[in-house]
Parts: sequence; C-alpha cells; structure tokens
Amino acid sequence: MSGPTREDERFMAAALRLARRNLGLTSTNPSVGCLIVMDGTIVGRAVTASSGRPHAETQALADAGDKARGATAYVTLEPCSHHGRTPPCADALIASGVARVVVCILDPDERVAGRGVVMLRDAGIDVDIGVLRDEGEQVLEAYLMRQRMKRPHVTLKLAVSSDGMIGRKGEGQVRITGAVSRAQVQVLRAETDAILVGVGTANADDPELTVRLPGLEERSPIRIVLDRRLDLAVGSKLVSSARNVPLIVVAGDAAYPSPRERGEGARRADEGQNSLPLSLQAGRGGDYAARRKTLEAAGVEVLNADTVQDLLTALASRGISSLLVEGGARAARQFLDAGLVDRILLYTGPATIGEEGIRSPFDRATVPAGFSLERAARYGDDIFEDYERDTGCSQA
Ligand code: AOF
Ligand code: ZN
Repeated sequence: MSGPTREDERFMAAALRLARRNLGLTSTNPSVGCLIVMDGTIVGRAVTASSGRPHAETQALADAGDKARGATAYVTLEPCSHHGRTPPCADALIASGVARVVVCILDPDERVAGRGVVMLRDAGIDVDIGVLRDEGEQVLEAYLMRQRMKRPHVTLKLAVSSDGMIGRKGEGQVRITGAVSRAQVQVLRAETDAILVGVGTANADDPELTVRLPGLEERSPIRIVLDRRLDLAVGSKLVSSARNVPLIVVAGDAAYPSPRERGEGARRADEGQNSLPLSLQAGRGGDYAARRKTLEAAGVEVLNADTVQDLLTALASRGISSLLVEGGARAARQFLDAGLVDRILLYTGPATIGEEGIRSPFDRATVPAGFSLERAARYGDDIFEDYERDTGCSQA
C-alpha cells in the first residue's frame, strides 16, 4: 500500500480550501471538499452543496465522469457510509472505480465513525487517513465540536477602544473599529451558523445582524437574542426581518441569570416547555404573554433555556455547529463565566471613550486565562488578535 506523499498534502490542502468556501452554508452538514486526481491532474472537484446536499464526493465523481476510474479521491472528511438523505458516498466511490482514497479527518458522526473507511477497504480500495489532519481539524472545528461535545463551537467577538470600552452609555452603536475590521466581521458572520447578542445590545444598537456583503446575503446566520423578559423592541430591525432571516429569542434563565434569580428559575409557569419563571412574569404585570404572542406573530421563535449550556445543547440538537457571540459585555461575561468560549476575536481600535464608556469584560492586557494568542494582525489603525482555547477534544 502506498503511503501519503507531498503530493497528497498538496491536493489535500486544495480540498481543504474548497471546503472552506461553503463554511456557514451547509448546516447541519459539514462543508466537505473533494478532489478526484488522475496522474497528477485534477479531473473532478466539488464542495458540499448549500444546505448540505448533495455531498461533496458524489458531485466530484459526476464532475470527473469516466476519468474517475483508477484515480485518487481526496476528501476532507471520511466518506459517509449511511443511507441518510442521500445514498452512502463510500458506495459511490466504490462504483466509480477509484483506486485510492485519501481522507483528512475521520467522521465522528455515529452513523459513520470509521465505517466509510471499512467499506472502501473491503472493496479493495487503498485508503490513507490523517493527511493534513491539523488543518482539517481547523476547517471542521465547528462540526467536530458539535459531534464530539454536543454543543456548537463558540467564538466571542469583541471590539474594544484603546481604553477598554465597548460602547458609550445611553448611546447606540459607537464606531470603535475601522472599515477593514468591520468587513472582516461580515465574513465571519457569513461563515457562522448562528450569531448571538444580549437584548441590551439589541435594543441600544438596533442591529440587523445579517450579512451585507454583496453576493453573500444568503449566508446570514440565524440570529439569537438573550432576552429573558422579552424586552426586545417589536419595531426593531431584528424583529422586522424575522420572516426573512430566522430570529430566536431566548427567554428563561440562560438569558441573564443572576445568583438571586437562578433559584427562581425552578418555578415554571404552566405554559408547557417554553415558559418563563412565574416570578418574572408576575414582575412584568402579565404582559409577558402578550409580548410573546406579538413576537411569535412576527415570525420570532421564543425558546426557553435555563443555562447557557442548555441553550447550546438545544442549538446543537438543531444542527447549529458554530455560534458567534457579538455582544454586549453581559452576554460575553455569561459565556466566559460558563467556560463556554472556544475562541476570542479581539479588535482593538485607536480611539478612547473615557468615563462614560461601557467597560469591556477584558481588553488586550487582561485576556482571560486559558486562552493563547494564535494570530495577530493590523487592520488599518486596529489591532486584531485571535485567541484560542485548548478544548482538549482534538482527534487522537
Ligand atoms: C460526506 N460528504 O460532503 C458531507 C458528509 O443528512 P445527510 O444524509 O446528508 O448526512 C449528514 C452526515 O453526512 C453528516 O453528519 C456527516 O456525517 C456527513 N457529511 N459526508 O460523505 C459530505 N457533508
Ligand atoms: Zn456522503
């Protein structure tokens, strides 16, 4: 059996680049890249289609046609072995007559989990596994997190002034970063399944949280607002656009649990699953139910979750693999306190805000323990830093 070569790494790198293209577009499926290579020439290539199907391999094989016979297939994820919404890709590879398959990452999906490789080998196909595994772990990090930890991969994005503020009290959006940083955040949104803010930020800034890059609008992530009392303004851009881009409002204790309130969370109103603690409804004079109806009539989904972990579990069970927490300070703290942030993207702008600023949970000098700097860059006058946490769940 032939082992992996430098050429294998080159083609796998190309397959991974292909896979990156559809990140954020294929949920609940991972974005997978596949190349079919014959005598050093790419004869077929594809990435998982939007919404997750068809899978990469079947499209790449169709692209290659007869040229697949005797060729090598490069796939960033183990070909599937299960009859899901499409037949197994392992069968398609076998039927195509490819001689060899090079796999980057084994698929942890319990329906696959090594069976794809067994099927290929049983059919007499050479299989090499783990080529460019580290890079593959990065490209697939959100999908792998959901499969292994049953929660989405969480990225916290913060834009902080040079004196450690994220905004100004009583004001809406304050420009902290420049055009390049802001464009980068748009790309980030496009690659993410869901984006989350607290209701304070939602009501103060009235953001739409959609992707506004020409040609990428369809990649707008699901929007989520932590809003335990359903205070989100009904006339907000978020609510007004809920019929076009899904909006989930998270009531319940996952939205702003204070130690005092946490105990009250156990007492549930008799409203079925999606209920608020009785005490809070009473506090709002009973108009909670009316606000909920209004939101739902506007196409908003109201979801109840008691803890941040519960919220993440619920999101993962819907197939959401990546979550971008965009603010404000309180929402950021909640995720940090729960130990549920995997990556921090910190943008530091040159301006100072001063006394009337809203203090960031941290700045460059006080990044939480357990995160290490992976990458830094200058975007115009801004400093960009990418911190990763070792989640301890990488493939052995
Ligand atoms: C592949 N190639 O391009 C992708 C795969 O719901 P289904 O039937 O589409 O199956 C989803 C599962 O398929 C997903 O959890 C993962 O295991 C695999 N994704 N497999 O062979 C692909 N995207
Ligand atoms: Zn497949």
